[in-house]
Amino acid sequence: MKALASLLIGLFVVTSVQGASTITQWTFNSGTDSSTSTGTLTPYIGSGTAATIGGVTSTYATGSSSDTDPLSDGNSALNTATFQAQSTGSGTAGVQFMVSTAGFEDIILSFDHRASGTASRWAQVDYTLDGGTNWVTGFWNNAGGISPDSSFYNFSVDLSSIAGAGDNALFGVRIVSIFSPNAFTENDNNSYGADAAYQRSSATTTGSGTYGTSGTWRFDLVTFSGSAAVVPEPSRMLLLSLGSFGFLMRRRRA
Ligand SMILES: [Ca+2]
Ligand SMILES: [Ca+2]
Repeated sequence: MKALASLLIGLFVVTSVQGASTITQWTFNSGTDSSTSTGTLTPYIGSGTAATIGGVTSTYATGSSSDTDPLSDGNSALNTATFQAQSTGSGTAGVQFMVSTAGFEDIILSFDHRASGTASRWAQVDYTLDGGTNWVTGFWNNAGGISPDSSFYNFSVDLSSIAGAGDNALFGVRIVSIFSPNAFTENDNNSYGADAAYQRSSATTTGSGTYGTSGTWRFDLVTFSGSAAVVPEPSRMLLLSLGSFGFLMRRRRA
C-alpha cells in the first residue's frame, strides 16, 4: 500500500511540474533586411500587441547582444523617445505590451532595457487584467537599474503573485518612466526631493547635462513566459486514485 501511495503521489508531482515556456517574444528584428534601423512590432514568437504610450515616439536602433537570432536579419531594438518634461507626468510615458496568457500560469516578464545618458533611469511595471481599462500601478520598479547609460540590462519580473495574470486573454503590462523615489542632486547642482523629478541615466557626477526629453529608452527581447496550466483536474485525479485504492483493497481481501 505504501508503495502504491508513493507512486500516486509521484504521479501528482510529475503532472504539476512543467518547464517554463515562451508565450510571446518580441525581438523587433524585421526579417526582410539586414538594417538595424528597420524593425517590426510583430512578435517573433507567439502573438500580442506592442505600442508606445503617453506621447512617446519610436524608431529602431541596434539591439541587445543577447539577441542572437536571427542576426542575419539585423538585430534591432525598439528605440523610444519624447518622454515627459522634467517634473511632469511620472508614470505616464513608456511602452505597453498586451499578451493573452490563456493556458499558462506563473507568468514571468523579461526584457532588455537600455537608456541614453539624459533619459530617466527609473522604470516601473504596471499591469492590467482587463485589456487596459484598469491598471494596477507600481507592481515593480527597476531600482534605477539602467544606469550607467548606453548598455543593455536584463530584467526579469515575476508576475506569479498576481491573481489573474495567468490564463487571462486580457492580460497586459506597461513599462513607464517614473520620478526617482529617492532625493538626488542633478549635474547642474539642482537638488530634487523624492518622487519629484526624473533622474538621468548617466552616472557621471560632474560636468554638464541633465535629464531631458531627447533622452531615449531601448527595448529588446521583451518576453512573456509561463508554465502550461496543469491539465488533469485535482478532484478527478483524487477520485481516480481512491478508485484504484478501493479496487486493490477488494482484490487483497478476496
Ligand atoms: Ca533584437
Ligand atoms: Ca531590419
